[in-house]
Amino acid sequence: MTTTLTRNQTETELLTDRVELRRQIETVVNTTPVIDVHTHVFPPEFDEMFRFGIDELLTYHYLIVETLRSSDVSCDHFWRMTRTEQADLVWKSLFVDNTPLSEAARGIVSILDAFGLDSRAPNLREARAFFGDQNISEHVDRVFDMACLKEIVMTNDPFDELETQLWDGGANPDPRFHASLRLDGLLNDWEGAARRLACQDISVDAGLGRVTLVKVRNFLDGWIERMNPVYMAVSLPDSFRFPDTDARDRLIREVVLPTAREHSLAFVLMVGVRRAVNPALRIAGDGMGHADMSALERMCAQNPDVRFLATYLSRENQHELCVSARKFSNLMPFGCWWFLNNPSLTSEITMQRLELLGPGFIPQHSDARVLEHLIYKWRHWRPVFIESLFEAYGRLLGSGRAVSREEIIRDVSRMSSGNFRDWVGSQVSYTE
Ligand code: RAT
Ligand code: ZN
Repeated sequence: MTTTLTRNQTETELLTDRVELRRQIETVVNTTPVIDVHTHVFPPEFDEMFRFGIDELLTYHYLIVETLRSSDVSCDHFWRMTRTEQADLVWKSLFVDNTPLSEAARGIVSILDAFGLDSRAPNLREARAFFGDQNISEHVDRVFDMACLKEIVMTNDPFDELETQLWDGGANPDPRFHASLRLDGLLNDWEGAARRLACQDISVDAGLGRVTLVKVRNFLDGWIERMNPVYMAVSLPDSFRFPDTDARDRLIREVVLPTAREHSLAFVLMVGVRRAVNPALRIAGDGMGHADMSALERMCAQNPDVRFLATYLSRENQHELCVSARKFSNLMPFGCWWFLNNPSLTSEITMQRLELLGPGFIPQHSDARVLEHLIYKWRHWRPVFIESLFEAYGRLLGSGRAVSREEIIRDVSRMSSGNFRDWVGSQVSYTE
């Protein structure tokens, strides 16, 4: 049953029937293109940084840890294997000898299913042949289509040698791929950064004197010029404090925040990662911890003219992040990061955010590392988003206000791309 309402001389149908309400939410969410605000996916022009196909998918660090828990192979042995051998081991351990119940393993099943490949295959022959046969640029288009994505943001490290060569050579990525200037190398390891700057003929003093701060600032300006990033970003430990007495604090205060201000660039904080909890696992060895939210609150309060995007890794920080965002309109919460990107948690976090912030947040990012990850990360996310919205609109209906399809489209577009576009301004060219 629907009722009608005349508003601005157009007839708007109100969704008073719950079955129809759910159907409309499903259609809108499943067809609204998203801007994926944080990935580690690169376009084919980025040579070996462009990762796709079954071997890359199976050697995802999320799956490596699960494999090492399910097989007798030691870490050392695993890292001595070739990528093909590693992928074969992951396949046998997680998909042949066991049922792929974890979120990351189910992700592979969703990807294979999307391409009509058999997730019960005894080996990877068929999958390897399939990915090996793809025309790369058509394949990229197809994946964007399957994930219902328009644009994505890469993670670009100015200290990465390969990446530096690409940008120096005039890299001109596919316009669907936006750059972001990742500052972990600068902010989390100042001694290492100083050495790497010296290799680029930028001599700096460890004590961060005035001349050094100017040089670091010039370094960032140069990268902003080259990459045209949509934001600057850093991942931070659970022990992050602001203010603090270390090099990171001085660099944030005296270089990064002025740069954000002058270039009108948002600053992204990803907080709560404890790097190398188990170093033997290499890239798969990071853990997490609960962080002190007052650090971010102080940063937002002291810099009202800078826009911040923030995501926290600990479940225990999620409610606090919502409350902080209510207090600071220059703070935009985004995504359910890494260990949180599981339906039980994404659903809890999204509901919490809707209840505390309405549509004023960016519900999800993929953190994809391999092109086809985009398919599963977004396909697994959409049912959660649909459920959360159905719950929220359903409660609104129960309170006496039905929504229209147009209003659902407005809200979903805002959360899928509009909030991000507002935050990063004209940097994103995306149009509906
Ligand atoms: O989710 C991940 O893949 C992590 O390894 C990290 O990349 C994290 O998202 C980060 O950007 O530091
Ligand atoms: Zn990431």
